[in-house]
Amino acid sequence: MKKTNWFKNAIIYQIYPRSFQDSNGDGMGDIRGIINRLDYLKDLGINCVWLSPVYSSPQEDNGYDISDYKDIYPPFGTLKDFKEMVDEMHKRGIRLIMDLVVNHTSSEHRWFKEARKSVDNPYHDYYIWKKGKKNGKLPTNWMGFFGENTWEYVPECDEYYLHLFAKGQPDLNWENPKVQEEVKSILKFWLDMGVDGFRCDVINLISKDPNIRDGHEFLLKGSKQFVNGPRLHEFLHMLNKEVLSKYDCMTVGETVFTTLEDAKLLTSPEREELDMIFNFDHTNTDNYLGIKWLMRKFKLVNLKKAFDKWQLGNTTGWNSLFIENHDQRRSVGRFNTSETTYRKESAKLLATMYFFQKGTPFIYEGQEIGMTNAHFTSLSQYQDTETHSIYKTLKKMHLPKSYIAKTIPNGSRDNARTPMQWDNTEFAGFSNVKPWLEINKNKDSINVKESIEDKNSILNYYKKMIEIYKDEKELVDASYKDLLPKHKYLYVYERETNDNIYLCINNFSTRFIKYHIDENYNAKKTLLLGNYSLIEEQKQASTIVLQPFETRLYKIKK
Ligand code: TEU
Repeated sequence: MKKTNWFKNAIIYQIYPRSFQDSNGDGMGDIRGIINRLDYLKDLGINCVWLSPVYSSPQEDNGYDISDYKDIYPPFGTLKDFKEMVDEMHKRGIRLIMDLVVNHTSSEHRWFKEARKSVDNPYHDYYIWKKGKKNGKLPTNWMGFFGENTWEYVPECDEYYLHLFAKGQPDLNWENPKVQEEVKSILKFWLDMGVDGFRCDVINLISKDPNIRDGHEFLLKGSKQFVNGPRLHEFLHMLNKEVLSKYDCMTVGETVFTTLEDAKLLTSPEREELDMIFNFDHTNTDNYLGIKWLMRKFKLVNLKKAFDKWQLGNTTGWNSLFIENHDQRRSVGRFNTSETTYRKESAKLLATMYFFQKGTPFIYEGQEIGMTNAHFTSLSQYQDTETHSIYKTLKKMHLPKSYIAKTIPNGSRDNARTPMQWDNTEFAGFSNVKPWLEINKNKDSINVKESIEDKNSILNYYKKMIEIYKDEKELVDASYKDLLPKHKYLYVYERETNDNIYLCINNFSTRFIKYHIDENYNAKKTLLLGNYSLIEEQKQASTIVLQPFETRLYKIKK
């Protein structure tokens, strides 16, 4: 089947299955629940879903620890349910990409259960093992992504196995051709089930430097040996040539700590590796060194620098665009926006500012109704393994209690994982029993039902925005130019085609700010979208006064 570039016209909605819709009364989302909400997604206007893992898993990392790649976690449903979901999505013109987690498995996977039995077990080399140091120390000083060490001892083998994440997530040994074969079989299984592609979890970690040794990096020790390793491109090209290229499918790689240069290698079409990647430069503008627990004061110029770098620099690849996902705190109230007084204006501003950049936009569940951070007040409310493990690490580092009390609620991934707020009933229409994670206290005022009824809601703004995005097809290939890279409060960019200029003006402040639109644009400009109701005179003015968190998208005939 010939591969097409459908992903360039995709609008992708990420579903975190555990938190989307419970249909069987166990307090956890499931596949039937997703099927029941497909008309909502269709009405929103999206045309593709990225589904976070639904595979069999002990759920230590909510499914990013897989124990059977070819079956469904029973509380989520069955393979039959899954197939029905795919068919129902396709009937609605919605494609489906799955989360492919093949840097590591769960320690409950049968491969690992075999591998840990002995060094001679045929599955032993599916994973990465090393002897401890002579002085009884761990094989290396590496630090994992959850802030802990990366080696776990197995007495039966008298060796340690590598885990860059939780110890229940042993890293696969991609040097082993059998592992490569297993991954190809997994890809085929789901593609033959009708799946349209994959979001590839931490895919730039799969190749490690074979000479594993102590690292000397300032924080993520060892990362120079496990990020963008020596055979990464070879492995990805192999998967593309031998499997992916035989289907009209899309791949987007989650590539932590990647550079623009790496991204161009990973996503240049002629290299036949990935179609897109997620980079995190923009979500790292309120932390140090990409470590979200090291909070940094946000400055708009840094956000614009990050966006400009990828909009202008990714000349051979294709950008993904996002402001939220299941690992990030909610965007409303972030990036100097308001979660309170100007919540609606902020959510609409954030939506417009990223959606009309060049690339494929992703929307994370709940973002379209302006869901906010959880604001839990006690550690016991958090369920995320990363949150608890980082808490322990910060305590061990003897950081001030006041700092820990701030950075945990700020950085916890549970902020994005509170159940979807469908209505104002006791369990927000998500379930009819107490859910696995507390529902946000503001579900009475922030939920889909009230959003549908409120013509001025964030949800109705998203629907209108998506309609405009689809109507203005030429935007896909339009150029990008930041008009005010140095401005402290305004983010203004232009997208240009042969016939039109799209001018996107965003006020990231509570200030009233005057902005002069080029007089030459005057006669031919149309206000396509905005988050304040304006009289005709205001729409046509060339000198405008932007209100707090005001966003405007103009179309100007050249
Ligand atoms: O996340 C990769 C990763 O590094 C995350 O730890 C992320 O950088 C961090 O949480 C940001 O706060 C992927 C998945 O998205 C994540 O949910 C998994 O926990 C992780 O890989 C392991 O599979």
